[in-house]
Amino acid sequence: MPLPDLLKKIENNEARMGVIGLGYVGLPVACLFAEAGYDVIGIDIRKDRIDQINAGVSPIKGKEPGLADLLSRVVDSKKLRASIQYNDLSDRDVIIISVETPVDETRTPRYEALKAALRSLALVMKPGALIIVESTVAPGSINEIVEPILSESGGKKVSQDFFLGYCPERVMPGRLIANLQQMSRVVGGDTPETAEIMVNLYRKIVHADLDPVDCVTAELVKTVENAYRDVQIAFVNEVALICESVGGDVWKVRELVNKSPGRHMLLPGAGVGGHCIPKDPWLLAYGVKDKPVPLRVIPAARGVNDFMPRHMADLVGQALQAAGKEIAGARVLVMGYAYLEDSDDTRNSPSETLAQSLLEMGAEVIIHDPFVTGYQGDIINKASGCDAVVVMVRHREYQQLDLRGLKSALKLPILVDGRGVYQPQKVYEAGLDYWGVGLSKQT
Ligand code: SAJ
Repeated sequence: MPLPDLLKKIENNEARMGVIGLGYVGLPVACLFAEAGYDVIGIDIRKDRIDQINAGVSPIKGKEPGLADLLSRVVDSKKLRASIQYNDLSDRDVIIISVETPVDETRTPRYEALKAALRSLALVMKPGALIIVESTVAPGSINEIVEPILSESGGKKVSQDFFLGYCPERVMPGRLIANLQQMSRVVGGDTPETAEIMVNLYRKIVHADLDPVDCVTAELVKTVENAYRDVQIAFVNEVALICESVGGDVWKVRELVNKSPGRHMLLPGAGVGGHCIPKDPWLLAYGVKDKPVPLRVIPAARGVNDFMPRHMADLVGQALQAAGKEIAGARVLVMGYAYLEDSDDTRNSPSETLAQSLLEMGAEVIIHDPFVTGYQGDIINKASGCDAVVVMVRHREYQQLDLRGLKSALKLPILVDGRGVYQPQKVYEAGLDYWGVGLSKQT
């Protein structure tokens, strides 16, 4: 179908849509386009997820305001239906792909899910279909991986027999619907005309800037924005390590540095977790793997942030040693296993690295997290008989913790603070010895 005809169908909400990958990105997108009036078919490989969705039940864990009601409404109105059959996409005018694109331990993107989806789609997609990738990919992937698979296995030519775009998402767990509606997006098209058509499409669900660009620019924006945050965090973590060794207080230093115009130091801490910040810098780096570009800052920042959970284990060791206790055989309570405060999401959690380090040092590790199944329970009970606690996440519950109660439960009164949750003075007043990231023991 020529682009002008597709534009008309989009404007009249008559374009038939498909979404491949009904996870925390694809499902909300499918629901929002269905709510906007489009007929949407969602494709997933997990039968249990398909059955849940067709029963109007959200398979997404955690609190996602608005998603469950929206899903049941659009399934009831038959605007959205889920299927396992790629053939159901054969009459679709627009197909969005939002499958996982993880990075493996060698920091190489794993595109298996994306390539499988593309190969299946290429065999069924109708002439003139608009294919939009939303998954985060390394710069160059749309042109070097996505387009060839759709062209070769489908015997079609891009910008002629089908149209191709890249529109990365800026969702966050806990705010999936809100972010999709309120966050601006770059909209990458294989041609400027395609990008404009995509802007008209996303305008139906996005009430923020939609910036039409080429696909490479869109790939760069997404990976750079997260690599940028990772470098910012690494910088303040390195300053924390400096403060610890020279008798400084990183929180005071940060507060005063940020008084200087144009300075915005982020928060030092026990490490960087989550589904995007630890991964996207490596996707950006992968985009230049065969190019003569000597990457120093981006890999180094990853190294600093990956070191922080191990540094927390060292701080625990130092604290125990100062109390005359070896870490081998010590019982340590890790407070917080999610990667982010007031979340149940444990993907790439720094606490996982910390627990591993403590075990390697011979400690016995107890874990508490009010949001993570299996680690919930009364924290004072969990602390009883422990030789130290280490705070890894700023959960609200921890900010209101009864420090005196904690002290009475512990065998040794040691608290190691990885997120600057507590005022050291308050901790001392409760009878606990305070150790904190970015604080020298002399302070
Ligand atoms: N962290 C720090 N210091 C900071 C900020 C974060 O150590 O100053 C740590 C957190 O504890 C966490 C990790 O980094 O372990 C990631 O935290 P995050 O606040 O970046 O939260 P994410 O991972 O959910 O990042 C998302 C990203 N959004 C998308 O990819 C759409 C990121 O681009 C946003 O900047 C971020 O949310 C945000 O601003 O909240």
